[in-house]
Amino acid sequence: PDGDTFPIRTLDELGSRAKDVLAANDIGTMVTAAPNLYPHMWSWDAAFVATGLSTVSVARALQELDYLVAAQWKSGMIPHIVFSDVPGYFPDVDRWGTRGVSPEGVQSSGICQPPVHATMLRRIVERATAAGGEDARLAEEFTRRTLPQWIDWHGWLRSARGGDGTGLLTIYHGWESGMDNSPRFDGPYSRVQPGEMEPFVRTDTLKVTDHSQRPSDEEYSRYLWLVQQMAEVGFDDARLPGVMSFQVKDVFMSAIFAAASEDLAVLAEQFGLPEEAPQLRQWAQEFRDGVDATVDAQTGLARDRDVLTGEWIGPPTIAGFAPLISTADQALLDRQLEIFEGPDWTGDPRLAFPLPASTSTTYEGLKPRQYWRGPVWPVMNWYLAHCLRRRGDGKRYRQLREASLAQLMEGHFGEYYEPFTGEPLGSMDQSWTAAVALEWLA
Ligand code: 2M8
Repeated sequence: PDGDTFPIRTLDELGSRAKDVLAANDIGTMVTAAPNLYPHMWSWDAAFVATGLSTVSVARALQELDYLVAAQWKSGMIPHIVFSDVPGYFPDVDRWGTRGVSPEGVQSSGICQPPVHATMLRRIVERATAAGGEDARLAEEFTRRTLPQWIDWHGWLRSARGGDGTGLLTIYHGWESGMDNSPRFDGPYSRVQPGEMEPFVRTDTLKVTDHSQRPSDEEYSRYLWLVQQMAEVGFDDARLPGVMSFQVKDVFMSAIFAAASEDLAVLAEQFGLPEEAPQLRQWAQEFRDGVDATVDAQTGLARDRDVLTGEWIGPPTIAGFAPLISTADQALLDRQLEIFEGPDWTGDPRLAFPLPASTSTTYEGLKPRQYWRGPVWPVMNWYLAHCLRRRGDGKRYRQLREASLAQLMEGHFGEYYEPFTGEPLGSMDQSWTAAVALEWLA
């Protein structure tokens, strides 16, 4: 906004500017993911936004999760986008072709995103419980009321996407991973051959005018082709394995599912559904094991797998650190932390701040300005730090906090940052970036 000064001078000012960003992106029904580029609610953004908002207002935070969970499909899936009425984003609900498939009155996409919700809800509940009074009452009421829905969500993920005994969830679109154009997906996407399609006009490149910061047109045509493949079978879970030309076992999403299933078990025990906890813990165990089993003995990183070819996926991306989220194996954890702090990751002396980039900074395919191919994502920094803190690693949490706050002081709340220069890229005033700033300051 006009009148703001850059860089920001004090942490207090950072906090008040972060609150301003969330307030400005709040259109009443939802906090949009970003003011211009993303004028709707995204599933995993909403969970991070809610935890950030809970530092300001528990009531407003819960409203966000309420709006998201109200869009849940009958199957149990929580859609990756809940559309507002603000125009200008492509693909919109019409292009998705979900009308009549999604619940009545809900305008949504037809795919999912990583299930960080139960983990963020647990965080909000802990914060509200510590505050006591009205906050505690609201959090308890909300959790008791919505627990069955979050459990259905996990049940859907386990059955529709992870019921094959691998302890890994399948995604049918790179968008489901949340890391759209990560080199993780280059192999699988290279085998997606778009057929006859309605023409389309991208809107993202009208907003991020430096196109080198966004996916290419070729990538977008594959993204849209996959949407069409799903729409042609009416987004029927049972038919997707037979028709989709992109099917990947997503190790990062699987680790998130393991951790969140554990968190959901804790909430179920605390808020009236203790009989659900053993099942949730069993899923946590199954997926924790599934993630551990993907680790490449050579590199020490976890790997995705292309379901259609059976191939492991090689590029060194931040998803390789999935075990930091979920593992119970101390030797694996130690090895991962050594790599995380080594010269290919946060120990690269060329970095502006010692934070994990979306791909290794020594990877030959690194694109330091392009989206999920190299930039540092503030939301990932906080999420991984939160997972480490949950393990009792306060020291590493504080180190990542210091580096992240230093990064954010430039003041634009960028969607992502150039790793070596610290330049903010993509959308400015991105909601989840502001939300994690508030978490770091809480
Ligand atoms: C990005 O993805 C959307 C598609 O879902 C897009 O580029 O249009 C990703 O960074 C994703 O992880 C994120 O949830 C979304 C909104 O911030 O933007």
